[in-house]
Amino acid sequence: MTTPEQRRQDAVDALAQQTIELPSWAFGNAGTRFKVFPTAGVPRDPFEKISDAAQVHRHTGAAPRVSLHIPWDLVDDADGGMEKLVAHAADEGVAIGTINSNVFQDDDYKLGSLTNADPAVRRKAVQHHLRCLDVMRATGSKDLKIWLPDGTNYPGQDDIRDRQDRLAESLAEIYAGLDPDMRIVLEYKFFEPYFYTMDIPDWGTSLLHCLALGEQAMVVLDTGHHAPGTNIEFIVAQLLRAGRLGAFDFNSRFYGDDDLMAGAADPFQLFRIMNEIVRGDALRPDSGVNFMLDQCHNVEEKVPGQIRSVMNVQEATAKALLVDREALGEAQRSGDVLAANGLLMDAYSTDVRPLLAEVRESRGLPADPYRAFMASGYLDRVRSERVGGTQAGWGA
Ligand code: LRH
Ligand code: MN
Ligand code: MN
Repeated sequence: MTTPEQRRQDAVDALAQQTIELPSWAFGNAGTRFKVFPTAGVPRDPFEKISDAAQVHRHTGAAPRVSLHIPWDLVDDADGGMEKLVAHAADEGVAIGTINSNVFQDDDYKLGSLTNADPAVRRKAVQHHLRCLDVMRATGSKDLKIWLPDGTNYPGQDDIRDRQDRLAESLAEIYAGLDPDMRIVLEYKFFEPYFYTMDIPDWGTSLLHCLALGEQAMVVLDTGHHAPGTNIEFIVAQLLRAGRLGAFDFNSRFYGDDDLMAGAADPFQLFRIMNEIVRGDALRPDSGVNFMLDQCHNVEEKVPGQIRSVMNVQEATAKALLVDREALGEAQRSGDVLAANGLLMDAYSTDVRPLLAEVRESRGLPADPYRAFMASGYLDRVRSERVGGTQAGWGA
């Protein structure tokens, strides 16, 4: 029997080790197709994005990696641009994490990238991914994240099965370029930018391609990429069973792919997801599951928005860690529905903020990273320093 005190201590230990990767694109201006509201002081290049991300790590101690999007964050410089970015990250106390390939902003890809009927376009898209692998060699990154924007808008527009065959071939070419310690993490999304079919719309399609590719291919679950009402924690449990959950893109949604702050719209869902993670022993740093944010901040400040999201993920995790799993197992096996549900809700209803403050303070971090950052003067400083040049938009 574990005591509440033991559970609390185990939670403290696990929380001290938890890390959450940040997306470089969260620090630039973002908006909707109607309007992008500019925010003073946002980064003008990948170096400034990394400096902002480092602020999140400095205040939370939980965000030591920054994910890059290529070509948005490509520093093309004859004498080692990406190496300079790596050195800058190290100076700021963070490292480069996942590399995301971008095949959604090029005219050639109107009818598809890795699935395009034209072999020359497919070649170009495969080459872009192989170039991303070179970027990974320069940055020390181990994960290539592929989110495929390909799909069709009209029934009959293209042959669904031919597109799958072309996708499998293109992915196999990219997979053959991996080093032994690299992985492809393959993201799915049920709609957008196309609306009739997406070529990787769901976790089943992603998983089938990963299984065909080999052990270095894993599924990415972006919490915003499901139909309303989807039971995401079930997908988490299933992918963990199959040993193929590679990474998360955390964000919140109300309607579409809203990319709001993680844990803002539905903190209970985030708890249920983290509960499956803890149940599946996938929180360990060596579990192979990379926890990442994938959000944009349209109307709020970006660095504190990221800090708030990291704190939200930590709160959901802390609650999941406090579940009395022995009592829960007993209640489940004996068919005591209400007791089992009650045990889960007890953990969810716990105010874990004092526990997290304690974890932070014991590591020399501010008890409230959000307040500490707001009081640091950083935003005023970048607003006055970052004048001239072009502000980074969503992406570039
Ligand atoms: C697609 C997506 C994917 C991209 C990111 C910018 O909607 O979630 O992960 O790389 O947004
Ligand atoms: Mn995503
Ligand atoms: Mn998305």
